[in-house]
Amino acid sequence: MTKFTHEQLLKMYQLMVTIRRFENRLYQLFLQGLVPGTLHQYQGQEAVAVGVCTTLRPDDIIFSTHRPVGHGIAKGMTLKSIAAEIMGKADGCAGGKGGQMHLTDVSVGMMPSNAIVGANIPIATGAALGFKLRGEERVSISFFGDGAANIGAFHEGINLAAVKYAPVIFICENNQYAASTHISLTMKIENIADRAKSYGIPGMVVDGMDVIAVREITQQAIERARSGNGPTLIGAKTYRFMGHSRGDPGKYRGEDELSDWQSRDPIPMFRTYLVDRGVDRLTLDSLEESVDEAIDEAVKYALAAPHPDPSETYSHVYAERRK
Ligand SMILES: Cc1ncc(C[n+]2csc(CCOP(=O)(O)OP(=O)(O)O)c2C)c(N)n1
Ligand SMILES: [Mg+2]
Repeated sequence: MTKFTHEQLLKMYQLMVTIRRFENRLYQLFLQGLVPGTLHQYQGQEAVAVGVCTTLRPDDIIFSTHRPVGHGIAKGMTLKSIAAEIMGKADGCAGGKGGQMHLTDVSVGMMPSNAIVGANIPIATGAALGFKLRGEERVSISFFGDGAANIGAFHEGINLAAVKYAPVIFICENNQYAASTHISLTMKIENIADRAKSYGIPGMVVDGMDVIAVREITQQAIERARSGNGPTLIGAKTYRFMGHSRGDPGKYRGEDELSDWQSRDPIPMFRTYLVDRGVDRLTLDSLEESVDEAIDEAVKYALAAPHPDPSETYSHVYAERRK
């Protein structure tokens, strides 16, 4: 076995399967007209969210993007609060008023997701600086895409974090595309992590389809951050199996491209890894069944939940005046 316990490995598998199957169910619900707005889905990238978040402590915090379902599940949000939010129901994590791109549950360290590309990079840095100033050994994670690495906030946030030794880890999920634009059209470098050199911090490249590799590299970055040595930029190479958002059939990708990446699907790869190391197939099968049951229950709950009351329209728009 590896240095991870049986329980830790099963937990990682359970989270990855939950993300995949929950996203697949959301897709069906969308097609049934039950999801207002759109969906930005995470299928294919599960090893990144799970590898990173299972390395964190409960009081560490993460900042996500327009594609937050995987991050929220991996950090411990309930499926009920996510499903209800995405269906615009009052029982959702943001009262049904945020929708798919604004998942949040501060009680588990899932800070409000930010759909403005790159915007969470300086925010996660600020939160990390707060930890440092208060003498807390907590870390902050910024998840963002390859497209975000070309936004000004990337430079500003990482540079500030570097000079202040902020305990933040920048996880760039390089899924090769920013909407329909391939990374080769927007970057002249092979590895986004190479940019770390210009900020004087470590940059590490990892196979984002390999959950164990992601977890091991995150562990190194966390140790560095917690011991006061500052940030790390991790570039995880991965792929999204679905279109950018629900209206996107993904026709801009080459014919074999999707199937090549699917042949390295992180979930079957991890299942094989576990079975090769002696985990019983029946254990994994029954774990998958319990995931399906949990998803059924969450969806049932969200479907039955009420819509927000119209009187709520203007609540939470402005901060309440302090008494
Ligand atoms: C500042 C800003 N510009 C443009 C958009 C529109 N937009 C939303 S997602 C996206 C692509 C982002 O690509 P990437 O950062 O690689 O993340 P991915 O969608 O691949 O997860 C764009 C251009 C936005 N939300 N914010
Ligand atoms: Mg991308």
